[in-house]
Amino acid sequence: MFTLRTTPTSPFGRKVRIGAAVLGLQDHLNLVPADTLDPADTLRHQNPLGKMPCLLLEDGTPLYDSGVILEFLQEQAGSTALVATSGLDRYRVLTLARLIDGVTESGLLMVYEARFREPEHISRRWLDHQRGKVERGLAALEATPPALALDLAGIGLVCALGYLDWRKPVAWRPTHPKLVAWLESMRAQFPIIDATKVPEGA
Ligand SMILES: N[C@@H](CCC(=O)N[C@@H](CS)C(=O)NCC(=O)O)C(=O)O
Repeated sequence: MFTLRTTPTSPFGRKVRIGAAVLGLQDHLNLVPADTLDPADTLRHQNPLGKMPCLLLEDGTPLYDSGVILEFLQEQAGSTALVATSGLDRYRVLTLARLIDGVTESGLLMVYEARFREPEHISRRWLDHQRGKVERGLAALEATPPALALDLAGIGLVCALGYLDWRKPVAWRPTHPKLVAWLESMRAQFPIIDATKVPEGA
């Protein structure tokens, strides 16, 4: 049994929850909430960056970040469902997954700008800089949406779009019809997507 430090709202934690389900390992994860703002939370000892998700092995060994955890779980499952273990295809999927995670990270930084700064100190320039990354990333994904599969890239995109829908740092839906259709097809095909969405009222 592994311990996963995360919350039901974390997009990166959601990646791990979906990946574990794809690999048939969901019953091997004990979810323990983390509070990234609480200096007393043990998370900061487990991951000095104080970020979630963080996976704790039975001997207490911490693994992070979400991409590392997913590759570890894939190896535990003896699977290659998320990403190939070698070859150019592996690096294509890893690069796509990093692009997608970058979209989530920039969206997160836009939300944090408002959360961590007093309103008069919010930097429009910084917000625009991060928005540019989100918009360029989404434009590339709209031009060529990933396969309809819950591999590393597909899982990441489900969680990226879910985060943008929830926190709304950018309004992506009106300008990305192919991604809207992609997400709808994915939801219809994989019930785990709706099963892991941010709870109502969170
Ligand atoms: N690259 C990391 C990103 C993790 C991340 O940014 N998590 C957010 C929550 S979704 C967090 O812990 N934020 C708190 C902080 O940055 O202090 C991963 O893939 O796990």
